[in-house]
Amino acid sequence: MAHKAGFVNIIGNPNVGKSTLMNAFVGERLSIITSKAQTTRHRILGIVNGEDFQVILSDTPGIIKPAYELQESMMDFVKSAFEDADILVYMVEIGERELKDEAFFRKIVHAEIPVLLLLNKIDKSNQEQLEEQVGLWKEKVPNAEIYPISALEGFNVSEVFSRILELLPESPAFYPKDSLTDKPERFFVNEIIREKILLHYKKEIPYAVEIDTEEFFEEEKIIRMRSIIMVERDTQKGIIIGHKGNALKRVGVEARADLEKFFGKQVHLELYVKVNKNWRSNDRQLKRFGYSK
Ligand code: GDP
Ligand code: K
Ligand code: MG
Repeated sequence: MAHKAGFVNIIGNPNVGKSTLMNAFVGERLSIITSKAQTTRHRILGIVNGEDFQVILSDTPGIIKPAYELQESMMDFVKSAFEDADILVYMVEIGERELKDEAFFRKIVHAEIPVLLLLNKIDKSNQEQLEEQVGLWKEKVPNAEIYPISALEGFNVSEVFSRILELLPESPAFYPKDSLTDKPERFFVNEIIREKILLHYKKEIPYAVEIDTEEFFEEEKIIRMRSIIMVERDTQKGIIIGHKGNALKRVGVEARADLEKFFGKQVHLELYVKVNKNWRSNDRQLKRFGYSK
C-alpha cells in the first residue's frame, strides 16, 4: 500500500478537550491540560507514526478574542492552523451551542478540506441531549462528519483515528519516522513547570508567568535542568516562592516527578524566580519565548 501522510489541525473553543484528544492520539502527554482556559499557548505538533502512515496533529490554543499581545500571537497560531491542514478537526463540547468568533465559523463551514466535528465529553450527557446536539451541529456545519466522543475516557477515539487514516492523502513522511513532536526537549520542561503553576496559583499569577529553561544537560544516568520562572512584578515573585519557599518547593517536586516520567530518566531540577517587567507585551521578549509574529 502507498504511504500516507498529512496534517490534521485541531481547533475549537478553550477547554473543550483539544489537548486531551491530541495526547490520546499520540499516547504521550505532549500538551499540558488543566481546567483553565489558555493552558495551551503555543501550537504543538504531535506525530503518530505507523508502518505506512504519518499523522501530524496540531494542538492549538483555543479561539479567544485577543486582549494583549501574547493573546494576539496565540491567535496567529490558530489562524495558521487553517493554512496547512489536510483535515480539520473542529471540537465542541456537549452543551456548547456556538463558536464565538463568526469569521472562524465561516471558515470552518466553507473549508475545502474534510471537516470532522467531534462532539466531546459525551460521558457527561444522556442519550436525549446527545441526539439534540448532533442535530444542532449537523444543521450548523453541514459539511462536517460528526462523531460523539469522550477524549478523556477514550470513547470513539480510535474510530476517529481510523477515519483520519482513510482521509489522509498519499504522501511520503514529513518528519523522521521516530519523532513524536517538532518541539525541542526544553519546551516540554517549560510546559510541565507551567502546568504546575497553573494548578497551584490563583488569579492572574499563571498568566503573568513564562518559563525559560536555561540549561538541559543529559548525563548517563541523570538529566540536569535549570529553569527560570519569569514574572512581571516583585509581588508575584513573592507569591511564587511562598512562605519559607514552600510554594516553589511544591512546584519543583511535582514538576520533577512528571519530568522523570516524561524523559524516563532521573532528573535534577533547579528553579529560580526572576522579575522581568512586561514580558507579555514586549515584542522582543515574545520572540525569545517562541511566540514569533
Ligand atoms: P483544551 O483547552 O481544549 O485543550 O482542553 P483540555 O484538553 O485542556 O481539557 C479541558 C478540561 O476538560 C480538562 O479538565 C479535561 O480533563 C477535561 N476533558 C477533556 N476531555 C474530556 C471528556 O471527554 N470528558 C470530560 N468529562 N472531561 C474532559
Ligand atoms: K484547558
Ligand atoms: Mg489545550
